[in-house]
Amino acid sequence: MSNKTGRLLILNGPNLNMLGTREPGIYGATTLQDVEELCRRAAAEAGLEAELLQSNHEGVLIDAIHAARTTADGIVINPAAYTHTSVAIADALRAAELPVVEVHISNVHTREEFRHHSYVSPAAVAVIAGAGLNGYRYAVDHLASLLGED
Ligand code: DHK
Repeated sequence: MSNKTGRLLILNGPNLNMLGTREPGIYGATTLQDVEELCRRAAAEAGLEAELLQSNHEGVLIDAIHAARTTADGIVINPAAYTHTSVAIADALRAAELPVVEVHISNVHTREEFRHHSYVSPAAVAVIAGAGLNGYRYAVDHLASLLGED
């Protein structure tokens, strides 16, 4: 039996713990804590709970995605650099059989060529890039509407 309770797993990948100090011209001055507060608030406003995880390790992100299969109703993920390299994260997201929204703070399509390709996008129901931190809010709202919670 499922133990889902209207929960979103919100994942941030490598180097996003450095938000606020890392390349502020691209990623802004806000911190990961600001992102997490925004996500919690957006989820609460939509009647959902948010579980948040940032990791610099691919396997940790994959384990969390596997666990979400039975504990969450949707996933928001900023895979950061793993977007462009990780078949394993894309496979895990497919295996989770949950709606996934991929978020990028920056518009990856205006940046280096290697950032234009995402292994994750084919496993996502929606992709948001270039909206800054608001992208996380849009992702939560989109999952809430898919889940019929708003
Ligand atoms: C974050 C990163 O760390 C980069 O590796 C991606 C993404 C873009 C972002 O815009 O949030 O290429």
